[in-house]
Amino acid sequence: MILQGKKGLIVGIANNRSIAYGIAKACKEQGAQLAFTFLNEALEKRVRPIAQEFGSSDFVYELDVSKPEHFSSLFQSLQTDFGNLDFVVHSVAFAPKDALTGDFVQTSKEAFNTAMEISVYSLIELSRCVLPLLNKGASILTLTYLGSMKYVTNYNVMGVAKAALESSVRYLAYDLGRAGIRVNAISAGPIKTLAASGISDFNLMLKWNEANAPLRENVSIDQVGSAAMYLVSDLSSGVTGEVHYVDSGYNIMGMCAMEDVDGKPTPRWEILTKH
Ligand code: 0WD
Repeated sequence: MILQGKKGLIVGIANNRSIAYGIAKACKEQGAQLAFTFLNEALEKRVRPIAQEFGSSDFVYELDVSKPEHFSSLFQSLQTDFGNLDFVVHSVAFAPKDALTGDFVQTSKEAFNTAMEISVYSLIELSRCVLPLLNKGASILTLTYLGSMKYVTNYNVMGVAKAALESSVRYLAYDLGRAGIRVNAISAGPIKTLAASGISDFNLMLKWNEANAPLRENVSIDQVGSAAMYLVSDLSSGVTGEVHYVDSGYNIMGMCAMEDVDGKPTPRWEILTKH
């Protein structure tokens, strides 16, 4: 098993539809021992049974990334109960719902700062917090989205936050590379999760991606999970600072996908939405 004897921390499970759940499952299947965090009491009820399912009932900790004291208690608890880490998964993002619709130019300073704090600074603070616990060759992984590189309707301030997150991955990769630690991101295609439900017209995004991706389907949390498993394992020991797309190839498209209908090139989107 690829992760036999490896220990990892999973941050950002809200429920069993979360991308972080798919990652935890793939890592567990390859023999990893896992620790989990939950955001608040409401989510603790969902995360504890998941930790139990993965044989990690004793390694469940509170972490609201907006609270510095949670980072220090997480560090203490990990050091005492769990020991050193071989990988960390950061799967956290948040922006106020009203910033994820309408015109980007209307983004408030408050929404901007919240999105940056929860979705970007948290990766830097988490990396610094666990640094003394990371084994040589350890891997840190975060989750991003194409809205960082291209305009995506309604993604707005989260697109700007993801651009900063991807840049942070590169700066962290350089710093931590000195200690043999790697930092990468997976840019996942749209997946229906709790966080995704905060984005207006998310179903439209799902349909558009399915219609236009080379593989003609949306990705699952299992597909993101297995790519993540590779990136946190020694199989990717030469890879750092990368943004790896797991999106059925959607990001390569320079024009909408076409198909032949009665000898006439027709956008796949039109075909799918008509029938
Ligand atoms: O289409 C998608 N779902 C995509 C998601 C496509 C590409 C990337 N992503 C990214 C997201 O932006 C995020 O970074 O993947 C990551 C995980 O998102 P998810 O799996 O789609 O969403 P979800 O299952 O909701 O998990 C995100 C969790 C939160 O859930 P809620 O829905 O309660 O916000 O991030 C956690 C929380 O568990 N989270 C926090 N954790 C600690 N402190 C905080 C916080 N302050 N805020 C949110």
